[in-house]
Amino acid sequence: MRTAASTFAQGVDLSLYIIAGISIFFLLGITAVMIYFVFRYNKKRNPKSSHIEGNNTIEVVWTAVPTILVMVMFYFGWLGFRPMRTVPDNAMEITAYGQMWKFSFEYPDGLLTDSLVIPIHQPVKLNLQSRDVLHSFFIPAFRIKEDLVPGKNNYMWFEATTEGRYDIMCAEYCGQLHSYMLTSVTVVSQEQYDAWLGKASVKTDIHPGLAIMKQNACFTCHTTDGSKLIGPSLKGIYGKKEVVETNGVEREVTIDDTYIRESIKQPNADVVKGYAKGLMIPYDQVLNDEQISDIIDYMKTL
Ligand SMILES: [Cu+2]
Repeated sequence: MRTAASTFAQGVDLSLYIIAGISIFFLLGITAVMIYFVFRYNKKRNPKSSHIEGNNTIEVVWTAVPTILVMVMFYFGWLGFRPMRTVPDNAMEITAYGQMWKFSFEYPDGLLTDSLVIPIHQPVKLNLQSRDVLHSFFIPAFRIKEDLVPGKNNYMWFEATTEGRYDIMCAEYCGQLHSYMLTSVTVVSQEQYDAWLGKASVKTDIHPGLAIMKQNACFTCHTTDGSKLIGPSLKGIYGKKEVVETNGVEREVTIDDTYIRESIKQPNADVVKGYAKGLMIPYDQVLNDEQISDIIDYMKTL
C-alpha cells in the first residue's frame, strides 16, 4: 500500500475502499448474472420468451437499495471531506504560489522556498494562489488535492503524521512544462524544523537578482548558457541588439534597462522575433521596481 502520511489519509482510504468494494461487488455480480442468463434463457433452453408485466416488490428493491448505497458512499465521502475544509485555529500558515511552471512557498516570516519543509503533528494551512493559469496542488501521500484558481484565494490544510519526504505535483495540465512543477514536502520533527528555519532564513550570498529569478521560475524558460528554451537565453543579453515585434511591426532594439524593465512588466508588448507570444505572464503585479532593478543588475553579469 502507498504511504499514508497525514491525518486525512485514513478517512480518504476508507471511502475509497468502500466505493471500490461496492463497485467490484456489482461488477462481478452483474457479470455473473448476465452470463447465467445467456445460458439459461438462450433459444435452445427457452424457445418462447415470456412477457413480464411488472413487479412492485422488485421495483421498490432496485430503487431503495441503490439509493441506500449511494447515501452510504456520500456519508463516508462527506466524513472524509468535511474536516479538510475546517482549518484548526492553531494552524501555521504558508502561502503556496503556482505559476508556469513551478510551485513556490512563502513562510510567515517572509522566507521564500522551492519546496516545503514542515514539522510533524502540526496543522499547516496553505493559502493557494495562482499567478497565471489553473494548477492543482496534489500531495498523494497526504491524500489531498486542491485547485489554485487565478483570481481566487483557495486553501487547503493538513497535519503530517509520518516523517519523510513526499512528492508534491501539479494535477492540472497547465502547459508545455507541466511536469516541471514536481517538488516535495519534507516532514521533520519540531526541533529539526526550527533548526532548518534558522538556517534557511539566514541571508545567502547569492546575487539578489538571481534569488528573485529563481523564486519566480525564470529559469524554467530562460537559460544562462546560450541554449534556447521557451524564451530567449539570457547569456550576454545586456546591450545586445534584437529584432522584436511590436504590434505586428518588426523593429530593432538594444536591450537596455528600459527594454528589460518593460519586458518583465509587459512581456507580450515587444516579443523577440522567433518566440511565441503569451507564454510569459506580466510581472508588474508580482515584482516591484527595486526587484526588477536587482534582476537587471544580475543580467548584466551573464
Ligand atoms: Cu501546474
